[in-house]
Amino acid sequence: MNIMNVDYTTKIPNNVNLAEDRQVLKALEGWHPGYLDWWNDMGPDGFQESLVYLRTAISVDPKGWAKFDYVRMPEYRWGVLLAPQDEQRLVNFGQHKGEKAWQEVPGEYRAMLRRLVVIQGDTEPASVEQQRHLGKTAPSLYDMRNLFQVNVEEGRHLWAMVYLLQKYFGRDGREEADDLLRRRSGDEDAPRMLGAFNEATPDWLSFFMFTFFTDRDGKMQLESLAQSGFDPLSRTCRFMLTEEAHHMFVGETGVSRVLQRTCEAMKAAGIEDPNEIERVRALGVIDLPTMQKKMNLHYSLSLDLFGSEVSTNAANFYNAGLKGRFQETKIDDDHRLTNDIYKVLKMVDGKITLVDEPALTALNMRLRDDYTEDCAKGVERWNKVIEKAGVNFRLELPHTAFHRQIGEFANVQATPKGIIVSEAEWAKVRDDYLPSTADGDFIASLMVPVSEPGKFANWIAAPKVGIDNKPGDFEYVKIAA
Ligand code: BYC
Repeated sequence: MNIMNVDYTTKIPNNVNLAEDRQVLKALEGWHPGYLDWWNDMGPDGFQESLVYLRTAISVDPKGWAKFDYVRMPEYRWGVLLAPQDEQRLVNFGQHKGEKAWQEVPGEYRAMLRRLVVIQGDTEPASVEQQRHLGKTAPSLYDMRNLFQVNVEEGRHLWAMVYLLQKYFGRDGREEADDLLRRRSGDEDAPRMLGAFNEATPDWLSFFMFTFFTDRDGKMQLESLAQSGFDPLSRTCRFMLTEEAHHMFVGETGVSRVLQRTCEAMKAAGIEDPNEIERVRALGVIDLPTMQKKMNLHYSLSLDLFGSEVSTNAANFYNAGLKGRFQETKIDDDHRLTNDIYKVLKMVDGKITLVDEPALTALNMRLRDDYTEDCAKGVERWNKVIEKAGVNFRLELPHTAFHRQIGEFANVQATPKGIIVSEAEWAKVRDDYLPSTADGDFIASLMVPVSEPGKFANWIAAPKVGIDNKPGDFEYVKIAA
């Protein structure tokens, strides 16, 4: 079988020769009906019968891996796709550096590896659950289609992790695969594993911020797992990253279009001061200070996804060769880090201080720093949109200590500038920095559906180009009556 092309003859499209791997095929086929039940219960609400113009992976060749066509989402061909195997690949970091990459799970690391795969897997259905009501308030058919594209691909990413669990972890892998369908975002008894995946995504601005900030955590984590010495995990994550790029595009351009529309409306109405919130809101667009608050919220929630700044788990993952650094093989050092240090922000005597820590235990902080740098570039692109429109306002990422629930700053309150404040002081200023109930109500009031091809809600500008080069009035979703 040609690894580049996907086999569609089995019920589960794949490029891992499932047709000859009967046991795993059987396990996956056994899991499939439960997945479909989950999709029908927890996937996009109200649009399961609609025809959506979606891309489906047909190959893992970077030059042409997808085809576009109208599909009913429950009939989407969720497949198992791994990037091609490199026979020469080695473990590239940690204490096994230089050994041949593992094709089977190393017994001593089984529990650690399973935990990583399960946590990764758990986030995928969680995001679909968080976004399930958004179709009903889509600002256009273009945006609705992008939402559904992201959703079906997160579904495929769940399949990717379930394949690893069922193929490499035997019975406990099968149990974990079932549990991935049992937990629910925000559920009191069986919540999703990581904090940000239990938060609500109440409106489209949240969706765009989520796909910019939280999907970008996904990019960083998948990049680190793509370095893994366990080759099937590496190959799986490499192909997932191909799809992930579009999700971040949806977030970045989504926020850009909101900013553009707000600035245009302000200019047209002759409003120079972005802080004249009520006047801006009266135009039916989202004021820039509220955009900043939404950004503060989603960035800080996403920082929590990197775990504690100092973590023995992270050191163990790295030493074992299971999870590397962002773009590990491009870094010029010994890839063992046993004698290195890394500067970590910590609370020392009530002050935020940079402290030297062993580089191995500081790996979460390092990945988070790489993430912040990547986010900052995107924020600068947003600032260019505002600047170009001639509005005097800049968006800024808040300080790392702001609004944290995990790690060094979980027990303090800090302003976006990084000034530590008392709980009483925080209670007074909270609504200046994070969306208030009134802000949420205002945004919700703008969320009216627009379903005429080529038309957009008043609060968001049209995109520059269509998906798959389609014209502006293309009917991306044929909504079933
Ligand atoms: N919430 O040593 P610590 C994506 C737990 S997103 C709740 O500080 P560690 C996507 C932690 O599990 C990417 N619990 O951290 C995006 C541990 O528990 P145990 C998802 C948390 O382990 C959008 C304890 O606290 N992939 O793909 O070094 C849409 C102490 O942990 C949290 C991954 O995350 C939290 N935020 O690192 C769709 C990659 N943080 O073990 C998809 C795999 C920590 O003591 N996961 N805890 O019971 C990992 O690499 C690591 O598990 C983490 C945490 C980076 C998450």
